[in-house]
Amino acid sequence: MTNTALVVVDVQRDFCEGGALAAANTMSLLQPLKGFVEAARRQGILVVYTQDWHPENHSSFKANGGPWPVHCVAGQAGSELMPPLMAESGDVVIHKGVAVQGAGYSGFDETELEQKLRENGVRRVGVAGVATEYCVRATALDAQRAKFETTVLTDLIRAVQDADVPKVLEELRGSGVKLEPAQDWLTRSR
Ligand code: VGL
Ligand code: ZN
Repeated sequence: MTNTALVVVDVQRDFCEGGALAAANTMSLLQPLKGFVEAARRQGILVVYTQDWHPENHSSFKANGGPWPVHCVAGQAGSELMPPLMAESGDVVIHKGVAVQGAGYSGFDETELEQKLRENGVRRVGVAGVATEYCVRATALDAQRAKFETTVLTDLIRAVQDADVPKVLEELRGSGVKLEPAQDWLTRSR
């Protein structure tokens, strides 16, 4: 195992085309991301999937005063990983946003993600997935804060609002997160 993890954030049915809270252009993400996950696995990189995993009465839902339509209810179809992505044995799966309160945007927020990464000797983290301005952003900022060498894989992320992406990427860069195309990061991970 290398000292590197690929964290695939929230690539779930509800965040993909046709889902309750779809990011833009996810159809162009899925096959390249699948191929990249396989290449990373072959290179001994730890693959982590986060899944937004809310109770039915979650505080982020509009009916409860939050900003979002109902999405990613734990165990329902919308919370499934979007095919063709799937977790294999040896991958780590992290459920987040499981409490009623708290948006749970970050994969590190009240989860075992940091512990799992440390257990596996991880020092470098690449972040892909959705949505750029919410859960990818929050997960990358927390990874950097936790002192992982953190890179957002710029061609393997998708946003809800593309107009917001430049300022989010600037913020990430300003906090020390690297921005790099996925293949370049993978090549540097050998
Ligand atoms: C997300 C909004 C609400 C995300 C999760 O995965 O980016 N966005 N819950
Ligand atoms: Zn959510």
